[in-house]
Amino acid sequence: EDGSAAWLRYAPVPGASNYRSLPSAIVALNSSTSSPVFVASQELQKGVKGILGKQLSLANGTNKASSSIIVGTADAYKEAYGNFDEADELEDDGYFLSTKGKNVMIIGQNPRGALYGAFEYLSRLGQGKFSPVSYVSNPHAPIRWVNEWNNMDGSIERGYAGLSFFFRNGLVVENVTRAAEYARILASLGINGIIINNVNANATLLSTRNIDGIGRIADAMRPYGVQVGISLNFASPQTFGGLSTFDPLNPAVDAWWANITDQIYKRVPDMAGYLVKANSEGQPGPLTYNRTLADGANMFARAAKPHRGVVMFRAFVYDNHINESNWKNDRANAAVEFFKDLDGKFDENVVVQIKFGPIDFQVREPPSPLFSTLRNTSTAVELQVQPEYLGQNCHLVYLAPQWKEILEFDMRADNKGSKVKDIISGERFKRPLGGSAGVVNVGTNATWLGHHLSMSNLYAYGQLAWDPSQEPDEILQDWIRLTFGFDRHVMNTIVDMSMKSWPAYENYSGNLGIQTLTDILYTHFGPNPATQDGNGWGQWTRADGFSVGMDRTAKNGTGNAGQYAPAIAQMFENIDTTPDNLLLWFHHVNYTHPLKSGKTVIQHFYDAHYEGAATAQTFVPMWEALKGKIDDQRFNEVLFRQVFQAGHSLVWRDAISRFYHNKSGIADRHNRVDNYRYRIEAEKMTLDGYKTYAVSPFHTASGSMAII
Ligand code: BDP
Repeated sequence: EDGSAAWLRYAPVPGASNYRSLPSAIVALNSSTSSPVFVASQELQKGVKGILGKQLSLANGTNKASSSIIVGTADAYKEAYGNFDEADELEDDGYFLSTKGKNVMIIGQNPRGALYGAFEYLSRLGQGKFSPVSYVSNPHAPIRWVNEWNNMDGSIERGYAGLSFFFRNGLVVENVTRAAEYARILASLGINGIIINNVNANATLLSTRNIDGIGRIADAMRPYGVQVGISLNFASPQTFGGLSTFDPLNPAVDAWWANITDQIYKRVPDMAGYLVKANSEGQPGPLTYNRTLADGANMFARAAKPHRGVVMFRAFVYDNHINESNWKNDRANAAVEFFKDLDGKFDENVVVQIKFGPIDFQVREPPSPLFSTLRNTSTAVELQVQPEYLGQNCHLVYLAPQWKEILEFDMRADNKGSKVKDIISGERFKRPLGGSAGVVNVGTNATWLGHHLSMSNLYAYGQLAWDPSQEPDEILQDWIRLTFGFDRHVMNTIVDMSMKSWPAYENYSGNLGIQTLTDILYTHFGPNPATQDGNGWGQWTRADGFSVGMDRTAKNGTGNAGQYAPAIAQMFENIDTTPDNLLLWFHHVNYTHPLKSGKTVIQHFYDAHYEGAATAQTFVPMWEALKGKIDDQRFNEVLFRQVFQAGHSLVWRDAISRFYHNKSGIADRHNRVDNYRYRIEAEKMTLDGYKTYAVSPFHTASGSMAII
């Protein structure tokens, strides 16, 4: 198995012969081949055949066999058979699933709801969950999108699984088969929208030929209920349209966007909408003309409104040339500073898309304070399914526990319950829109993400977007049954490794809220703590010979803690009530500062790095013990990654420990740093055909030396 089937393998289930009460036919209450209802009937046929070995017939029209699987919308059901009691309980995209009684009923509020119900039914069968059920399931939020940072040349920004299957050589590809396959995977999670191109957008996507190409992709994804949207480059009217300006308040610019939007919607009448990154990391935006970010967002909103399009406007706006010498400066403050005065000024079809933390997908961040700042604006959380700063799918890092912490975090707006999950759903502040956007960056690699085990992240992302009340370990178990089958040893091993993986990665990368400590300037991969400070990017640690951490208090620091609602602000402002895992995010302390655990900061650094790397070592034998219980291809490909992770975790451990040992001059109580009794340094051996070279940065190799 090469992983391309993801969790939709429809593998035979042990004990399936006990499941007798299966209907013999499928009745699809819509036979148009482009309808998700038709796709649902095909999927049911294929799934039941695979899982239970039974060939179901597809009934013509609405005539039921003595017992059938009926799939369709609530309206179609009522039209065909009269009453449908649960209709009132269904919300947009929701479904009713009943396996009680002689028929199986899969009834969606709309066509894609019916498809979601069919996938849910197949997921239950595929996991051997045969007991009769009857329930309505509605999504937590209307926007459940993925973002794909694909470039027009076919590369993928921060993509770790091959090339784009949307674009090549500046054009949309002709063959959109894989786009349809991806849409199928997304639909199985209830994901209803996709942005197909990079947030650092290229205006040539708006050429007539490429608009037709967007149409091709949309046609391929539509049967799965996945609506396509695109990222826009703010300067397009000038750089692509030939106007002299891209000022959002210039009527010619406004007209240009209205016109191009009409053209796109003519080809893609159900386009989801736009995603905009403006005035961030060198991207153009309204600030160039002294217009506000709301002026910019509303320009797109006006153009999209007649087509019922949504504008996702990113809150990831900051200056990447900030002056480090001023201790009041803080990139973490940027989003609230840019957006707080704009609350209520965005058009109704604008959603502000907020990265989960104030900086940038680090291994540990508090939730962005913007979630509780915007009360009259719809918001969505942006999560990274492909872990850019967390090992780039060369390491196993199961992210659902991290997302869950953010979603469940109570922001205490107005001192009332204000969990992030209830803010983004629109419930807390009574907003019409909201939800989540996951940056996935799948590519042409058969595994979709580059690592078989990382697919649990995509699965969990979709599950939490639909229903954030679910528990990460339970989501994981479902995924394992569908992906690897029912062997208990396989189940226990993958659960154990996955649930340990985020804490382990945090342990061997950046602790106590200091951030991930990767190379910040280019790769965002591998240890390079020296790059955190001394540049304008603002991911500072302020590490010197005695102390470390960002002072974000009001008293002596950047005041960032004060951006939270009072109860939360107070907790972070005070060093005693700040949890240890965010200590260095909010406070600047001596290396000898005692933690709640009683250890000093520096000793915690050492211990955590040794513990984390030790945990990563155990993943290899744990996985090796599964030989023969998993097909060889996936077994070997995962093993390759685990071995890499085990080795790389040692590089991390040593580099970070050495860096802070060197900076602080404080010895490790256990005398481990740079003290390897059994290690033979390569450069000390007799070298035949190799030569030594001094590595940079020095801390990534013991004694600063490597051989090539
Ligand atoms: C950073 C990525 C960069 C993205 C940027 C963004 O390194 O490639 O363009 O985020 O989200 O983390 O806009």
